[in-house]
Parts: sequence; C-alpha cells; structure tokens
Amino acid sequence: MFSNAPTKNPTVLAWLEDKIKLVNPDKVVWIDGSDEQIEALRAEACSTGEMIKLNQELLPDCYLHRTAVNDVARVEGRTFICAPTKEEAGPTNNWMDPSEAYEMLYDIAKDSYKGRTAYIIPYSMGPVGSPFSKAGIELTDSIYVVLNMCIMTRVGFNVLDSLGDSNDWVRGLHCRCDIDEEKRYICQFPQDNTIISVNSGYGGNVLLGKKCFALRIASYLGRKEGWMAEHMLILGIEYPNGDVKYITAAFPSACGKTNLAMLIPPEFLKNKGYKVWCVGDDIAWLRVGADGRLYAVNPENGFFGVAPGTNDKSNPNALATTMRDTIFTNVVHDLDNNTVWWEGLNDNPPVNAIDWKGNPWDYRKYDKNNKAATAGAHPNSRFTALAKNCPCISSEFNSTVGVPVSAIVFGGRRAKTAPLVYQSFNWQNGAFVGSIMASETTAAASGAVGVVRRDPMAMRPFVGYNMGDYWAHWIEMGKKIPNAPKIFHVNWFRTDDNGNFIWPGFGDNMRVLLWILDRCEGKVDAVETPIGYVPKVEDLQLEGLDIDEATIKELLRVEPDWWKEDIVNIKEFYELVGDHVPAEMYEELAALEKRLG
Ligand code: OXD
Ligand code: MN
Repeated sequence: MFSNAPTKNPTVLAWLEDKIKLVNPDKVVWIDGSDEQIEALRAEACSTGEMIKLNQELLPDCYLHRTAVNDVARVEGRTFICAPTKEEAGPTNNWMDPSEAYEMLYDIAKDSYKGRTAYIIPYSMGPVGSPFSKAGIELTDSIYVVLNMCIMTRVGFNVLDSLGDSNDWVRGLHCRCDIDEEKRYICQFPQDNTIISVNSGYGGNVLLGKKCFALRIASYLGRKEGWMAEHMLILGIEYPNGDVKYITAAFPSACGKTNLAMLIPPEFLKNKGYKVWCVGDDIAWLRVGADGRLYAVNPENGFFGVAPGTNDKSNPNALATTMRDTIFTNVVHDLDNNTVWWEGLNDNPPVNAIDWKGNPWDYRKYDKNNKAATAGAHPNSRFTALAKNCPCISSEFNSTVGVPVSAIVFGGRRAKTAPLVYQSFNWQNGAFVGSIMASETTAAASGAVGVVRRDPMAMRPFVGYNMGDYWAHWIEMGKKIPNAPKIFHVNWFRTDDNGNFIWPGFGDNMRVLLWILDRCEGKVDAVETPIGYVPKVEDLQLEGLDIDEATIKELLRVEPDWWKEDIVNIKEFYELVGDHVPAEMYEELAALEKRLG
C-alpha cells in the first residue's frame, strides 16, 4: 500500500495499513507540512466551502471556518479513558472497556472515508529531537484538521526520521463521519498509545495532539516514565539586568490563562526595563534536569485561543498574533471588508455580517444575557495562531532542553475564600493546594453565583488515569526534584460585598508574580497564616495602583470560617476520588484543619 512512504518504521506502516483498510478512503496523502502543500490544501478547502479566504491585505494567510452547529466545544460527557479497568481510569473519568470500545469505534469508523481523502499527519509534540518530545501520527479525513495541526504542532517528515524504527509514538485516528452527536466519542487508550475520535470536527476533540495526547496520554506516560504533563502556561519574566525567571501556572478555563501568558507589564515596571516572555499558554511538559531543577517545555507550536473578549486592552499580544497565518473558527464574518469580528473585540460590530452558524446577523439583536442564542460569534469561537507570530514569544520557545521553573502557580476564580496570593509550606503541601483547586461559577454562566467546582491542578478533564494516583505522582515527583520550584496559589477574582472585583487583574498581576519570584529567591519575608504565607503589604510593588492599604489587606485576608466551610466541600470531593487519595493528602487536610482551629 505504501511503496512511496516517507518511513520504513514497521509499526507505523502496519498501523496505517490496518486503519486505512478500515476507513477505506479513495485517496491517501502524506502531509509533509511544506508551504506548497499547505497552500494547495487551503485552496481545496476554499473550493468546497470548508474554509473562507479572508482579506489577504488585512489578514494575510488567514481563513475562516464554521463547524457544525452541534459541534462547538470539547465534549467531556463523551470523552472516555479506555484503561483495562474502571479503577485505573478512576471516578473522575468516563470509562469504557478497551475491547468493547475498539469494537464499537471500528464499527463507526468502517468505510467512513469512502469518497474522501485520508491525510496522514506525522507530528511532534515539542521541538523535534528534544528529549522532552514525543511523536504522533494522526490519520484524518478533514483538511481543517490538517491545517490546524500544521499550526498547533510541528508537522513534517523529519518527525519520522527522528522516530526511526521506534514504537514510541501515539496513534491517532480521527473520522468525521456524520458529525452525529449521539455517536460522538473521544477515546483515549493510554496503555496502547492510541486515540480514536469520531463524529466531531471541533478543535479540542479532533486536534489529537492537544488535550488527547499532550495531556491525557502524556499524563499517563509521565507517571510511567517519571515526568509530568500539566495544563499550565509557561512565562518568563525578564528583569532590568537581563535575568529571566520562569513560572508555570495552572488555571481552570475562563480564568485568563492566555492573558497571563502574554501579560503586558504595568507602565512603571516597563519603564524600569521589565519584560514578559510567553513560552506557552496551555500545556507544559516538565522534567527534572541534570542540575536538579524542574524544566518546562511547551509541547505545542501555536495557540488555540478563545476569541470573544480578546481585544487590544485585554490581550494585545494575542490579537497581534492572529493578524496572519490564522484559522478563525465560528466567529462573525464581516462581509464589507472580508474580515472577522467577535463580541468584545471592539464596539463596532459589522453591519453586513454572517454569524457563526452561517446566517445573516443583526448585531442589534445581541443580548448579553443570552449570548449562546444571540451572539454573532459562538462564545467558544477560536483562533488557531502560530506561536512564532506572537510579539512576546520567548527566545526559548524552541529550546530542546526547556526553561528552568522557579515557581508553580495554581489559581481559580474565588469570590471570597482564597486570598490574592499565598505560598504553600513545601512541595507536599503545594501538591495538596493543587488537589483542592476550585473555581466558582459566575452568574452569567449558571445563574447561581459561587457554586464551587473542584478542578485539581486544572486537570479534572485531562488526567488520563486515576485522579488519586495522579496526586500520588505529584508527591513522588517532589522527592525527585532536589531544587524543586516553590508552589503558590493566586486568586485574581476576589470581590467586595457588591460583587465587584477588587483586584485590577491583567497586567497588574505582574506585581503578584514579582512577589512570588522574590519569595523563590528568599528576598522577602512573609506572614504565616493557616493556609500558607501571604505577602507583607510593603513587599508588594504597588506603584501607580489606585488601591488603598485597607483593600490590599482585604485581598490578602485569610478568613478561617470561609476555609472551614470550604473543607466540607473538599472532603466530599476527596470521598468522590476515593481510595486512591494518597495518605499524604489526608495528612495535609488534617493539618490544615488543625491550623484553622
Ligand atoms: C481548554 C482549551 O478547554 O485549552 O482548556 O481549549
Ligand atoms: Mn486548556
């Protein structure tokens, strides 16, 4: 079948032969990632209406795509970890028996490429040739997937050269089928290095390098091989003397991860010579270096960012990144100048426009309280943009050894309980802080303010095995990192009694990051509280901020009664996670309760 295959790897050829026989395409195309091939695929997608070529003067090499209306987001309810036993997947994952899953999925996939082309995408998560990196092959029948993968991952035959005859690669089969919600399945088989995704065409479900591989499969591999795959941004802070210190940070969705990763320092810090460099906005792979420090690589090659709310104030760097080589998904098409628009971009919605569903759109009908029904752009509409086009991309982005991590930061959206920032007592206590991470729903999202959803390490939908074992892996890793990063928790979302945010957020978050780094360097003292160390007000750089000392004290306040209430919810969650919760976590919980009195 493959007389002209760009590899002789027997495991690759055997898998492809088998799967291609199953899906039965008319034609097979190997993706080499070259500019010529990408250009030809764009033209083909435009000729069938799969993509729309945008104004090439204003948005060079940018395209628009609309998904099916029933296919606009990741589907956690239809995402399965197909480990040999339900216990291995754990109570926070959906589980399916692997042999039953294969049988069902192969039945759905059978002949589903008939009349279509099979695209074989060899890709690397992480820079090719780095000891951090891992290879994958995705077989897909979607040009949209091919073009997105060419942005989000490193695609090319050099991946196959670097793989050689090794069997250490992740198999990914994607079949669009009929985009039938009832038969949509996103299945991970961690023990088999395999992902099968059927009946979706939406990013997070079908760009198999991202959540499926770089988090679910990789978290499993990390545990087996002694490293970590985390839902974390990576950023570098450059000091006026040129030193750069790196921070990784995990936040649940809708907490501003991409914004923090591309932060613009407040004016007075910029004037002093501080800079922020983005290494990644979503995923970090972490390994212990020869010097005993923890090193981070961003396995991705681009950003799959949420468009609504992105503007030249909230995130000018992200906006600039999308000005070329970008695929926009489910945003508004402005017909007058053939560009794109989304809610929150600016106050000038296009008059002559098509909404994300492909219908004429009247911006006057937009109702903020009913966004999903009246918005021009879907609330989860996206841009897929190349990291190298980001104005603040780090010079270490392609580093094969990664960047040394000084601090790990966890965070969530908490109206009250969590202070602006606190430092954990040590690694084990920091892992505990990650395990109890939570975010509160907003009124807009659910109608009920303050409903806590526990999202440990922001990994609840992404751990490829039992959550309790994942926590145990965190604790074990701490023992293997002689110079471990310090672990912190932040909360940008504390509110006053009227529900108004009291911390300005965005660029001003840098003030908190600088305190965190000062703590890592042992440069400042702190106040010990029952949950950890909080800053002394005088150690925060507050120049140019219109906030009085009483408000800062309120932001840093640790209220034992709120925490005692939270512990009730934490215990329920620990019970849900069940027998696999490591004893160390219960020790930490008991110690916290004792300190709270
Ligand atoms: C997410 C994403 O859902 O990054 O976390 O898309
Ligand atoms: Mn994410």
